[in-house]
Amino acid sequence: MTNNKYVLDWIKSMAELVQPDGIEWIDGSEEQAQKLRDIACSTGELFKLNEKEYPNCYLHRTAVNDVARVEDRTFICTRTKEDAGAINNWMDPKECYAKLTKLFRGSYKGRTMYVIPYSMGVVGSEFSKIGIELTDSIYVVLNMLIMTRVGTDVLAALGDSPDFVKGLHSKANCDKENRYICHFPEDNTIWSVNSGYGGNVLLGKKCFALRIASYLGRKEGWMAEHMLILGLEAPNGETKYIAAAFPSACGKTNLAMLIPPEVYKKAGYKVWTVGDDIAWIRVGKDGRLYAMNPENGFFGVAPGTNSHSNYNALMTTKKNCIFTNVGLNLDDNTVWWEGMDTPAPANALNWKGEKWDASKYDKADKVNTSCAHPNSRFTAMATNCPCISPEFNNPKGVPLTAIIFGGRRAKTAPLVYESRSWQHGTFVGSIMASETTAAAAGAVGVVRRDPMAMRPFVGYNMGDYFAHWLEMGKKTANPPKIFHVNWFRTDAEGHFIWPGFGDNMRVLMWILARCAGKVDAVETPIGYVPKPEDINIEGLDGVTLDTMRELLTVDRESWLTDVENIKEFYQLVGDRMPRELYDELATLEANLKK
Ligand code: OXD
Ligand code: MN
Repeated sequence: MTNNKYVLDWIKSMAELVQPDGIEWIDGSEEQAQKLRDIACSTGELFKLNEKEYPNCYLHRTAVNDVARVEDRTFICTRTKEDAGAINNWMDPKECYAKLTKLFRGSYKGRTMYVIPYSMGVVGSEFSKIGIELTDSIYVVLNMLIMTRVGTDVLAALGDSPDFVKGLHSKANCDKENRYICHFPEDNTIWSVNSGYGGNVLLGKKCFALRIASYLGRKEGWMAEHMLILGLEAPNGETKYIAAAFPSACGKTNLAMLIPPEVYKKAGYKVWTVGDDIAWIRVGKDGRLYAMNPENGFFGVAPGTNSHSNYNALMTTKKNCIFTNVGLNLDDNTVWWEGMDTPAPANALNWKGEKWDASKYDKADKVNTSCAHPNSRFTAMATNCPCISPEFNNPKGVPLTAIIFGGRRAKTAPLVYESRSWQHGTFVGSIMASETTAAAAGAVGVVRRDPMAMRPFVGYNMGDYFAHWLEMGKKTANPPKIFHVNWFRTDAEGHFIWPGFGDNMRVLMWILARCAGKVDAVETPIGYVPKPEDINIEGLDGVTLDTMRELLTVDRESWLTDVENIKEFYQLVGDRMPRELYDELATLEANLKK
């Protein structure tokens, strides 16, 4: 398929290492994909679902010990430890190559090596980057065919260039003790072994489009961020674009595919999805930031997806979809997960493939008692999505009006606030955090700092990453405004105060009004907060002006506690923490003590 000598030499040396029975190049054709689906069905790697209800859809089950990303086994292997920084796990590249070489040696024996040439982003766009993944898993091939742009045109675009990310994957024996997800940013290389779970093995996604790309972005003057991109179209046809970063499990896919509440729908507003997970961002000639989604599909969390929480995502899963670790309704060969609109099936297999007993379901032990694994997934084509943006394939990306950071905070963060400048906005991103509810009864939320939702995904030193953010602001004449939102404030009884889901659009409307200079705000120690009456609550049951006041208060005591936690985190990041962000932290503390 190519004469590129860098590609051919690399594949030859990798094949000598892993020793496959044969090599098959993936050309992106439907015929080849169907042949692979048929093989996977014959070996039990895939199970074909009801063709009428779920045309061309399949179910896959991973090994029981292999159901999520493994942050403790994910390494950034730069030559010096400082370049990876204290937030990342680091291994010396020589040591890591040696260790993994032993694990890879002969690991493809009896298997085929699939060669997947793929593009992150529209083939040929100046935003886009090319990777080649070698894998021994048909499941990986079929997922990559959905999540990225694969095939011969990618190799044509690469030509004879050495500029591609070299990804080597083997599910090997799925041995948990020898599972490694290793990144060598200085070599444009990713090695992943002993896993078959998407986030660890679809190397275009977190490994390339975030970890390697963030490193390349710093070197080349652009950004790779863990952000959704959405377009909000006003009745006059004008669309404004927003990118938003949230830690995992904060409803990113739901926000990306939001359905406007009735008041806005009636008036003619629409929301378009450009991406639900990753944004590559560059400065345009007009001095604005442009964002592009490098992916071609969605790898979404299935449980909780229903017609209320995310109608568009649900529709996206109805054809040409691969489900991983969901439940199987044996009566009609359809899928089921907790939180679906339909009642629990009486005759079903759980995510492990065992007979499932709905009466044993225990919220405190979902992994062992639920039908679908809590992290079960759907892999679906972006073009299946009813609200996919007409700009999805625009090689130039879309201009950003606002950037939003978000977290899950019970008390500290108000529903929304606006930063005072790019530098302050970078600070706001750097102090992002989420509270996890500890499993033990009565335990309080544990704060995990997750700057820009990138804690597990920055491919270099976090201090340098913050400095790069500040640098990008200096290079951008007309930067987007930066906001922070929190959909998860709770009342004294622990109930969420804000309805969330589609109603989050009410907050987006305030954000866009601020960007257009059309609405005032109140200055507080943390930034600008809306006047309670400026968020439209028309048609919202049980939400009053008093509710809005409660959602928008800035509680100095909990912020001062947070400041101490931020100081600890900054110290952990270490020497490369930019002085400007320490200045912002000092300003915040002084404002709170005024
Ligand atoms: C994801 C994640 O799977 O952020 O997108 O964990
Ligand atoms: Mn993600």
